[in-house]
Amino acid sequence: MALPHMEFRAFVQALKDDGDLVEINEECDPNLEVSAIIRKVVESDERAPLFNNLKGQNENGLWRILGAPNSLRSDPRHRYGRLARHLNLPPTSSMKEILDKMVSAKTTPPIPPKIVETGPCKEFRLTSDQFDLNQLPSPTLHQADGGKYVQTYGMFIVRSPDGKWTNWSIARAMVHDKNHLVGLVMLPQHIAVIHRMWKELGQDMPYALAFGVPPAAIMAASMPLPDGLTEAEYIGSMVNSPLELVKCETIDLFVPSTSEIVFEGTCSVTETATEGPFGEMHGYVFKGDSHFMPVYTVNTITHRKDAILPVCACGRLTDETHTMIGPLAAAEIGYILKSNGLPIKEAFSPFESQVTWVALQVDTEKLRAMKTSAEAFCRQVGDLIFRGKPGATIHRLLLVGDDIDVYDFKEVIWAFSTRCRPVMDEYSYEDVPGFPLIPYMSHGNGPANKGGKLVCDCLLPVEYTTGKNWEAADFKESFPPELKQKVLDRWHSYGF
Ligand SMILES: Cc1cc2nc3c(=O)[nH]c(=O)nc-3n(C[C@H](O)[C@H](O)[C@H](O)COP(=O)(O)O)c2cc1C
Ligand SMILES: [Mn+2]
Repeated sequence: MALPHMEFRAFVQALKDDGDLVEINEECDPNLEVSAIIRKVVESDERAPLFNNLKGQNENGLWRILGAPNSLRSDPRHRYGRLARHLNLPPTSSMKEILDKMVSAKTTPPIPPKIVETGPCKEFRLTSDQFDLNQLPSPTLHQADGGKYVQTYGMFIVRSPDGKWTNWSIARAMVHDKNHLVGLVMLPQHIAVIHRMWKELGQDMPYALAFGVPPAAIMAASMPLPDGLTEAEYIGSMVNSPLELVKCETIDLFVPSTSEIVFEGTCSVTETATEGPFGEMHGYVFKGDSHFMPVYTVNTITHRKDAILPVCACGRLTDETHTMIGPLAAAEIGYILKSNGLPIKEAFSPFESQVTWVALQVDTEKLRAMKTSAEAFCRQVGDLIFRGKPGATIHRLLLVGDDIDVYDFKEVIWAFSTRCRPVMDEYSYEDVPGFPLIPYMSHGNGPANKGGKLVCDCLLPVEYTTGKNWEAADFKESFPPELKQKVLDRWHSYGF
C-alpha cells in the first residue's frame, strides 16, 4: 500500500495505528445519527469515527463513512496530527510546519501526474440504472438541511474547455434525485469560473467527483491557489512524485486511481434546482435559506470494495471547514504578501474567529526600513488581499508585531485589544467582494456580496519608526533571566 498521504485507505490505516480512530460496527443511520456522532466528535476533538455498518449500504459495501477526517486531536502534542498525516509529516508537527509544506511547491517545478491503465477505484462500476443516491447511505447532516449532503469532502475535477487548466477543489453538493446532485457553484471559486466558460460555449461541463482521494490532494484542493494552476501538478511537486490517475469511464477526465468512490457525468449550464439550506462553516443553518444552483447528472459510479466516503459534518468549531479553509487561505495570503515584497513573516487564521480573520506577523525591522506610514502599509496589504481571490473568505486582517505568535489566539487577541485603537487604526473596505456565507453578510444589514472588510493595525506607531518601547508585563519579559531561571528551578520545591 502507498504511504498515507498518497492513498486514502492507507491514511485510514494510519489513523488506526495512531490510536486516532473509533470503528463503529453497530448499524448507524445516515439520516442524522451519523452526523450527530461526528458533531460530538469534532466538538470534543475526539478520535475520528469510521462507520462500517450503515443503513442502506449495498452488497459491495457501498459505502462506509469516515467522519472528522481532518479535525483536531485532543492531545496537545498531536493537535494537528490528522493534518500532518495528510502530508506525510510527523504527527507532532506544528501548524507552521504544515502550512510551510503547503507552500513548498510554490518554488519547485510542477510534476505532472502519471496516467495508469486501471486502479482500485475501478473495482466496481454502476451505471445510472444500477444506483439510487437516495437509497445509498447519503447522509443528512443537520435537521434543517435541504437535502442529503453526500459531498462535503470529495474533490471536484473540472477542466477548462481549451483543455489547459484542470481544477481540483472541494465544493459541497446534495442529492437532488436518484442520479442528480445540486451543489454550490459560486464565484470566485474556480469551479464557477470554469462553469462560466462552458456556459459561454453552451455546453454542459463534464465533471468527476472523487471521494477518498490522496490526502495530500484534498489539502491542495482546499487551498486558494492561483487562477489557471492545475492542482494535480502542484501536488506532484509538493509530494515530490507524480500522482497516479486513471481515465473516467464516460468522460475525458482523470481521477486518482486509488479513489474510494468516483461519480462522473456533466454539470448543466442551463438547468438549476434549489440547493440548501445547509449547516455551514460559520456555525448556522438558516431555515428556508436555499438558492438555485446547477444540477449535476451522475452517469456512472465506480468504487473500491467497502468504499469509504469521507464526511465533514460542518458547523461550530472545530471541523475541516476550520482546520483547512482558514489556515490554507492564510498560507496563500502570507505567500502573496511576501512575494510582493512586504515584510510579513507568518500568517494564520484563528479558529476562534470562525476563520473570518487572518493575523499577519510583521517583521518590524524591515517595516521600519520601508519608511512608510501606517495608512500606506495597511492599504497596501488590504488592496492586495481583499481585491484578490485568496482573501475572499476573510473579513478582517490583523497586522501584529514580531512579539506576537499568530498561531496563538491568546497573543493575537491581546495585541488586537490593546494596540489597535477602534476606528482610527482600522481601514475599511466597502467596495470589495464580500463572503456571503457569513451571517452578518447574507443575513445582516448590508449587501450580501460586497464590503464589510477591515485591516486592523495592531502595531503601535513606534513600531513603524523607532521600534518597540515596552516590555510585556508578564513572566517572560518583566524579569531578569537569572531570576526567572531560579524561579523555574525551585518551582516544585516552592510547592507548586
Ligand atoms: C470541508 C470543506 C468544504 C468546503 N466546501 C465548500 C463549498 O461548499 N463551496 C465552496 O465554494 N468552497 C468550499 N470549500 C473551500 C474550497 O475548497 C476552497 O476555497 C478552495 O480554494 C477552492 O478551490 P479553487 O481555489 O480551485 O476554487 C470547502 C473546503 C473544505 C475543506
Ligand atoms: Mn484552483
